[in-house]
Amino acid sequence: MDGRDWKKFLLPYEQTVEELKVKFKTLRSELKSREEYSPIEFVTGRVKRVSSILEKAKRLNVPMEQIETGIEDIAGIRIMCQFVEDIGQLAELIRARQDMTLVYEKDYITNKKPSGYRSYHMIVEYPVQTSLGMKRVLAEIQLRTLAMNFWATIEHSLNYKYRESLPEEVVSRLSKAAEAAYKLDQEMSSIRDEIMESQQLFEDNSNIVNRV
Ligand code: 0O2
Repeated sequence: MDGRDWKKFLLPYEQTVEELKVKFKTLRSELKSREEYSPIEFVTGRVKRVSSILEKAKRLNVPMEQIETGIEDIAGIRIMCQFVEDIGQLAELIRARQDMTLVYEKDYITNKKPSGYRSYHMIVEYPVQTSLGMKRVLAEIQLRTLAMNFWATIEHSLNYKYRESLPEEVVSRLSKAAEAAYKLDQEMSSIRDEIMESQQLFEDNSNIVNRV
């Protein structure tokens, strides 16, 4: 495929990422208005870079004709949560949706990756309406806490910088940092009720201030 072919190939993925971002941002504001708490803190999304698609296809031995089914994260959505408990609640909401079909889930929270990576991945099939008709596109939705995201973002940029041959010292520090992030999540969960109560109080107070 040349540059123009790739551009056309990626169009439905770009549309999918844009639509899913809007849908999950809307879900956040709807839950906030309805229930005053949303398991969604913020949402991001990206279409995988062509070089990254080619690298992954090579690594997984996926022939070019099977890229649409063989690479599941060309369209990627990332949803950040405050607490680990929010992830289970959010996964339930995603499973119940009728505008996408769950294909399968990968629990890298219970089973962390050797790197120390933790997140909950849901692969969904999303029917996107294009000018050429409906197309079913695979998308990967990653659910993470803020602490998991902090760790993954740093680790990803270090890997990019060192081109996946991180010095042993850095690998070991990252592994320690992953455990610290895990402990932070556990600690935050244990004081979750108190935090939620104070957030509620803060919101009530600012509503009063706004009314004055
Ligand atoms: P990009 O294009 O840079 O955004 P694999 O990809 O084979 O290692 P697996 O199980 O296929 O692992 O993972 P999956 O579900 O396809 O998810 C790949 C994406 O998960 C990665 O995208 C990251 O966003 C995230 N991820 C997986 N493992 C790690 C890890 O060890 N560290 C970090 N920081 N992120 C990870 P890419 O490849 O980075 O895509």
